[in-house]
Amino acid sequence: MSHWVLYGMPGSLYTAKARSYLRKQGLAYEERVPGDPRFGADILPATGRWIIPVMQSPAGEVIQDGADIIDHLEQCGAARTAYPSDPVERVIAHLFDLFGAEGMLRPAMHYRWNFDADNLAFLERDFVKALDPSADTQTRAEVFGFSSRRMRAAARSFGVSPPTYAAIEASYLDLLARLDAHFELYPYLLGDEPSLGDYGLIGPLHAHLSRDPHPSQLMKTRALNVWRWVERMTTLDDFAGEYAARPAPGAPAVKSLTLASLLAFVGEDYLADITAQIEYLRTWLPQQDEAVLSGQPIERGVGRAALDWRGHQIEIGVAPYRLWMLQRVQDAAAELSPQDATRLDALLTPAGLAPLLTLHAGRRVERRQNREWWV
Ligand SMILES: N[C@@H](CCC(=O)N[C@@H](CS)C(=O)NCC(=O)O)C(=O)O
Repeated sequence: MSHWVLYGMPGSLYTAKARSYLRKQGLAYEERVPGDPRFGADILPATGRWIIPVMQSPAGEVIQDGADIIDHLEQCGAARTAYPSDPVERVIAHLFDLFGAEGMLRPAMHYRWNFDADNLAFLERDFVKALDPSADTQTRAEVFGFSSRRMRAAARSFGVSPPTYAAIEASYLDLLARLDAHFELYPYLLGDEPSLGDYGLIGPLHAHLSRDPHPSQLMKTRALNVWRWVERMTTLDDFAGEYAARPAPGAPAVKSLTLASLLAFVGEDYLADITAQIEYLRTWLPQQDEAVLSGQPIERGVGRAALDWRGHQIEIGVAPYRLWMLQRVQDAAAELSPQDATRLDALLTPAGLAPLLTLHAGRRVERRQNREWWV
């Protein structure tokens, strides 16, 4: 094979992240759906489980996970690196990668699965075309029924339930307004280059919140700049003529008030969530059998943590993957010189996000063989 192959679905959050990065590199790649027989024949035996996205390299290597796909391509020599050269910006990029890919599941799932009148016919066709493109009418209903039941259950496990609907909507509209204000000034999160932060955010903001009919309408009517950023993030070129045609903003993106407002949003919306997960792990880990912990890959979910999210008592699934994503933020912060650490602190402290750097589960997670492992 002479080119890269991405296995994923048009409506999949983590595929959107990998696809956006691949497109920005201008790489020759082909996208295949999981309903393609080659997914079963070549990919499932290598990953050992049904999960997307998966990338196959021209040499035949199989790489699962949005973040690992990006890092693999970075190591091959990215045309356009996702890692900002400024070390403080690198930490901020990792932070928005964590928040985008793991912290926006509530609005993504709510706006997908709780607006059936607008969304369901679209979702059924979109899902079945990717999962089983040659399905007949009977099989279509079964395929979508199976998949949508799983996804609705997943939504509940992120804390999406009738009592939280209104708070999820209010918080998403707030985020949309803040993103809109930021992208009024800057084509990407950190200025002129797409970074890991943009790739984290594009997962939910493309796959669910810009594509599914109900939230698509919301985004287009309320946040044109966010919609334009989504368009930009899904093309090779910058598609950013409007920015070049007007005066440059006064501050670099990382120092802007609009980025400060986004960081403050992450503090309000996500700090309690990730803190509850890490605290759960810190209590849970010492209670486990060491042979089990160290002898096999980690399950995706290992329990449920309770927290107060915007005044609601919710329970959420605890995923060690999120600890791994958090470690990436913390590791990037640990590399900073004292002077850069002060610059980072000036960004995180006003947003209430400084505690993120000292959240530890007492044990680290590593990615090996396309899975998470305790080390
Ligand atoms: N951390 C993984 C998460 C991948 C993931 O959760 N993918 C979803 C689709 S967007 C999936 O395959 N879910 C399988 C299932 O729930 O059955 C990544 O970044 O690739």
